[in-house]
Amino acid sequence: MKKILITGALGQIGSELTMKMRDIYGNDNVIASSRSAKDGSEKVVKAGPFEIVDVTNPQQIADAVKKHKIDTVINLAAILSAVGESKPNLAWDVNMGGLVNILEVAREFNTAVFTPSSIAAFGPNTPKINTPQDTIQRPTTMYGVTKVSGEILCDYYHQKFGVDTRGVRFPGLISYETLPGGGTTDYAVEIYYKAIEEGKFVCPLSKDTRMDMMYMPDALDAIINLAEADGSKLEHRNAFNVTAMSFTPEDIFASIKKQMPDFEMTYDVNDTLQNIADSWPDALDDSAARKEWNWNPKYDLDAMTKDMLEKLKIKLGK
Ligand code: NAD
Ligand code: AKB
Repeated sequence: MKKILITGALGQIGSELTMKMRDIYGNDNVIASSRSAKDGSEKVVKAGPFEIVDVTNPQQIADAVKKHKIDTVINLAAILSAVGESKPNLAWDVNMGGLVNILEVAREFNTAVFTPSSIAAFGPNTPKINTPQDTIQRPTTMYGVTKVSGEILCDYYHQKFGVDTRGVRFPGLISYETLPGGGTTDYAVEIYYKAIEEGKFVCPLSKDTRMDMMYMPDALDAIINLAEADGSKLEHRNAFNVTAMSFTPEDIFASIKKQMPDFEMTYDVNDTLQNIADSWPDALDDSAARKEWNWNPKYDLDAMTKDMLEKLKIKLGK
């Protein structure tokens, strides 16, 4: 990777990935983009090259790729699960329409494409525990439909047109820099803010709802390490299961309570979120990623809690 375009760069992942990639590849070699400069992280817009790219507009993608002689597109523009259930047409247009546009530009200009998939690509009849790399995928959300379709479409562009497509199935990501964009796993970020700001949290999922999760530093490593991996060693190019931990609301509450003994949590279950969470796996088998490109996350739940609380206290001035 020498010249990188990041779409959806002002969101939860992009705001951190852009800064990390600029450190590694050079400030001018990582071009951040979004539909509007007001989509999120101001820091990213001010710190280096930025382009307006709406992924539903193929010309804007092609113009940015041509102008900056891009060799790799990291496609983070998306509508996440909870917002996608309230706006399914928008989720289809951005997640699938945007991806088709990016793949077509990649085919024309010979760029690599990295697009994250999600645990949402699985559904209620997928094995829940130790969810295999290759298994039943019948998601019941529009977000999940776009994610499984995107995995298959990226495989197709690789097989048919030789486009270097890659991706991982991320679990819920936890971070302190930029708030998540409207997903089902967002509670696992909000809980830390509320612990520090109010000492209590009302959880929208039931106490035994188990899902895979990951701390952002591991997620950034996953993207960079897979994008840099030797392509000839990859069998599952576009849909690697990756996970770092699997926990319930009770587990994350207990982890925070170890550091903040007065922290309290109650429940007010949101049925839409609960139905989505119940349709997703409990714990993925990520052995293919470990074998094919040495995936090896560093943070478990308690290590993440310690770091999140330290960093958020500084951010929130507490
Ligand atoms: P996010 O919602 O925080 O950021 C997405 C960004 O895309 C937003 O800034 C939004 O303004 C922008 N965007 C929306 N429509 C656009 C359009 N038409 N053109 C250009 N930009 C547009 O999402 P994220 O958490 O950073 O997720 C990035 C990718 O990772 C997505 O594909 C998502 O499905 C995947 N993923 C994220 C998680 C997670 O927990 N954050 C988990 C699994 C997979
Ligand atoms: C969401 O909850 O929608 C995302 C995801 C797991 O894809 N965080």
